[in-house]
This record gives sequence, structure tokens and C-alpha cells, in this order.
Amino acid sequence: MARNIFVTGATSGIGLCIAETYAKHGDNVLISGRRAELLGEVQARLSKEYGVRVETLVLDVRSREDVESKVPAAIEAFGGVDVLVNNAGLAQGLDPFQDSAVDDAVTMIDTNVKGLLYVTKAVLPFMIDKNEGHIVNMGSTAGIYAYPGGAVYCATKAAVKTLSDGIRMDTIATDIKVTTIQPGIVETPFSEVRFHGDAERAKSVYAGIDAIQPEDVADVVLYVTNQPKRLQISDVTIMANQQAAGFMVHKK
Ligand code: NDP
Ligand code: 8X3
Repeated sequence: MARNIFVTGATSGIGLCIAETYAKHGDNVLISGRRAELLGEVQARLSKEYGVRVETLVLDVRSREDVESKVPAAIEAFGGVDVLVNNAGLAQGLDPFQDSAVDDAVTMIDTNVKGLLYVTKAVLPFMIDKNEGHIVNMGSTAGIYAYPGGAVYCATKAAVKTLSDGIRMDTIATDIKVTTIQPGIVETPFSEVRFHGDAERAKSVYAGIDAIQPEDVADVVLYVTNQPKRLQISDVTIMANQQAAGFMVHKK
């Protein structure tokens, strides 16, 4: 039976690919992000290509007010939610902590930690009512291994992993599952966002690496949410063959 999947940050990169992977699998998707025009384009393409229901929600996860007012209404209209993929997130800057911009740090914490928290709080009551559901949180190898210039980004991803573990404990009496996905370097617009639009510098991150692609991550997300009720996959860490830890890569 088709499930209802809510993906945040579905206008680009990994989230877009996750939404498409579920649509291809025959599930309905509620896609969100800040860029309304992109959401409309993705909605038109996925519904046409896969014949599933695709709904959109223009949302800045940093706005607690917006999340609290818009998310429950969108889920009601969607007819409930089986899987929440908390994917919206970003890095800003790669300067040493002492030289980094406080504004960048605040943006990362507001998006990656507080945004994920607001969305999860808005969605969980629907899952608790049904006594089931699956929350998939997008962590990162950056949450396991800090790297130079990544102190705050890495801390936000460590927080994602810890939030997931705590929520799994607090919902243990329900059939809700919680999974953290921790990818290494994935080739997406992520680095262009990190370097504030510097495309050349962004390209250099992936040069010489057969980097993992958004489809690789999306396949894992689909896999963890396609397991029998008895089985909960708590964490998955994936990285390129040429990566061994956080930013530790062997370039060819
Ligand atoms: P992209 O930049 O391609 O996608 C980021 C997505 O997040 C976009 O859809 C963007 O949508 C959304 N987003 C950003 N800020 C907000 C906000 N305030 N409110 C709502 N949506 C927001 O990067 P990726 O696909 O690579 O990143 C997706 C996730 O994967 C992030 O959480 C990232 O930290 C994580 N990750 C990425 C890795 C990589 O190497 N690429 C590796 C490990 C984890 P919009 O701009 O329309 O709002
Ligand atoms: C994104 C992967 O290694 O650029 O989380 O931090 S990395």
C-alpha cells in the first residue's frame, strides 16, 4: 500500500532524490523547502512521471511559528504521515572557528538542529496517535568525526544523532522507529551553499573523488524504511570508497 512520506529540503540534492525514490516506489510525497518555484516544478514532474500524489509545503524550518502553524495543517490535508525524512540542512563556511562568522554558525544551528526539532515536534503527535511511524534524520559523518573548519557544522550533526537516539528512547512504548543516516561527502549543491555561491571552490571538494551520489543515500533511506515492523535500523553510515573518516579522503 502507498505510504505518505514527508521530506524536508526536497528542492535539491539528497532530499530531492529521496522524494523521487519514494515516488518511483509508489509512495505519496509531501515535499518542502523554501523555494516555492522549485517545489512546483518537482511536484509537476514527479506526479506526471510516477502517477503518485505529490503535495508541496513552502517552509523555512527555522521559523518555529511557521512550522507550528503550517506542518500540522499540511499533514492533515495530506491524510497523515507514515515517514518523516528530516533532511533540510546546510553548512556555511569552512574557516577556522576563531575566524568564522557567528551569523553562519547561527544559521546552521537554527536550520540543522532547531529546525529539525520544530518539524519533529509538529509531526510526532500524528505518529503517536497512530502508534506507528518512522522518523529518518539526516546526520553526517561530520557528526562522528569533527574536521578543521567544521566545528559548528559537525556539532549540529552530532546533535542530530543524539536527538535521534533520545527520541528513540522516549517513544520506545510506541511502534515508532527512529533512524539516523550518516553519509560522508555526497556530490550535491551542498558545497556551493557552504561557500556562499563560489562554484569553483565547491567543485574542488569533489575533484579526484568518486563521490557518493544522492541516489546512493536515497536508496539507503528507502531500504531502512522498508523493513518489517519488528526491525529498526538505528543508524547507517555510508561513505565513498576513497573516504575513511570526516574529511579524510584519498584524492586520485
Ligand atoms: P543541498 O544544498 O542540495 O540541499 C539542501 C536542502 O535543504 C535544500 O532542499 C534546501 O531547500 C533545504 N534547506 C536549507 N535550509 C532550509 C531551511 N531553512 N528551511 C527549509 N529547507 C531548507 O544539500 P544536500 O542535499 O547535500 O543536503 C541535504 C542534507 O544532507 C543536509 O542536512 C546536509 O547537512 C546533509 N548531508 C549532506 C552531505 C553532502 O556531502 N552533501 C553529507 C552528509 C549529510 P531550500 O533552499 O529550497 O529551502
Ligand atoms: C556533509 C559531509 O564531510 O562535507 O555532511 O561534512 S562533509
